[in-house]
Amino acid sequence: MIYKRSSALFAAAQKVLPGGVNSPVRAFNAVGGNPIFVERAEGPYLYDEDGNRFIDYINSWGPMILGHAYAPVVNAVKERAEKGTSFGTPTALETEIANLAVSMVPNIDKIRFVNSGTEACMSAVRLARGYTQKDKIIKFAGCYHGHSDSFLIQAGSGAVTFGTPNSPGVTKGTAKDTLLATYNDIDSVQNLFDENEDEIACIILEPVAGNMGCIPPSAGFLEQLRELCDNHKALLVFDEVMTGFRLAKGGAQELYGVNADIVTFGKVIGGGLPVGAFAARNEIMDHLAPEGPVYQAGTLSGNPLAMAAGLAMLKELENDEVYASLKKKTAYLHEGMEEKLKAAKVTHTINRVGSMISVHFSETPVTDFESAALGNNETFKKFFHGMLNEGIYLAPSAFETWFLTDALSYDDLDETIAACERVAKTL
Ligand code: KE4
Repeated sequence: MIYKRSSALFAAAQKVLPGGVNSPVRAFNAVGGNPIFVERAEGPYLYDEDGNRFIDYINSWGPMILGHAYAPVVNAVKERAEKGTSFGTPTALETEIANLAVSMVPNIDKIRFVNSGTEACMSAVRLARGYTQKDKIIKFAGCYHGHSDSFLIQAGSGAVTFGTPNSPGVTKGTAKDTLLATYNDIDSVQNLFDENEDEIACIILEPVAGNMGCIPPSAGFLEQLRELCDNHKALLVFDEVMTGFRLAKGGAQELYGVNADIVTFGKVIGGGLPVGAFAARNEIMDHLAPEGPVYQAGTLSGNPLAMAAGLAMLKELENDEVYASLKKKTAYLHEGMEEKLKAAKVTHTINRVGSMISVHFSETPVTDFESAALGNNETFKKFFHGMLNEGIYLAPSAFETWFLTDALSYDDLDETIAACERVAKTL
């Protein structure tokens, strides 16, 4: 593969954009080398500025579940743009997509649209604090809920249960209200409730983790969190920015049959345009301004262009046959890669839920952040670049999940498995 133009573009970008990117993970720091610059994309393929074609397993980190340049979405955006792109007034479109989303997702009566997953999760936590009149939140090491201060917290030293900032600019004052638990370890959550009795507003988690690779909830884990929240009058917040409208029409709530109190969305709900959202039952959402006292606002929230893209996308997903197709394709890829890596005697483990999958070069099962960190990152980097050179575009970090699109054909999957066979021999 020739990356001449991408390299030149990256050098130019670095002069005017911090790190040459508008979001850090795109800079390939976790895998080394320079990022490819995409010129266009169609279906399951990315085409970079050097004319290379890649089979895409990131799909814009989740949104492109039906493929790039998906005609119903593109046409909806084109039509809408000709009517003007933003008014800062209510539009009928927002009510239409809100009604559709509420009809697809269990246990929500109202939804508020925002512009990113970060905004959705930040607002959901403020709402939980406002509703419960409590300050502390529990999150899990390795789960990512966007870059709001309350979430950029790493496990504190053993002595303390509250977190410490994991980014300059986050204050100790903020960090003291974020408590860190271990994913799939219900005792670690119980302990925090015991130590912070009556101070915890909510637990926020990815019901299927996708930011430490793909990590499913262990059997009963979500149900136990539900019970803890009920017993301690805390809210359960499912961050479904990745899983919403991807794992099922009703997301992880539908897939696992566990009801959250607040659900956040991003990625798929916007059809590739900037949309986030958070939703809950009336008695919680009615606390939100202008109805209630919890303030939240945004100039471009419910933007007509983004709503048109999101509405077109959700309409396509209402007929939920796509989820069975995605699940089959992801299982096929899983089995194919498993066979090739085993044949090459490459130590690895593969995690998969629905159309989310990740490969870990680790001999131990990956069930939380600590076990995910045991993976051999050097092997991952070689695997990533080997596959990239084979025209397969994977997430440029061992701590990310891959997202399949239903635009993938079984020929694309076979091409990917064949590439995996060749690369496995080099590891
Ligand atoms: P955004 O603000 O990036 O739209 O959403 C934040 C967010 C919230 N919750 C979950 C579960 C998420 O995965 C994300 C964002 N995901 C990352 C991928 N790990 C986006 C990629 C990036 O940061 O560029």
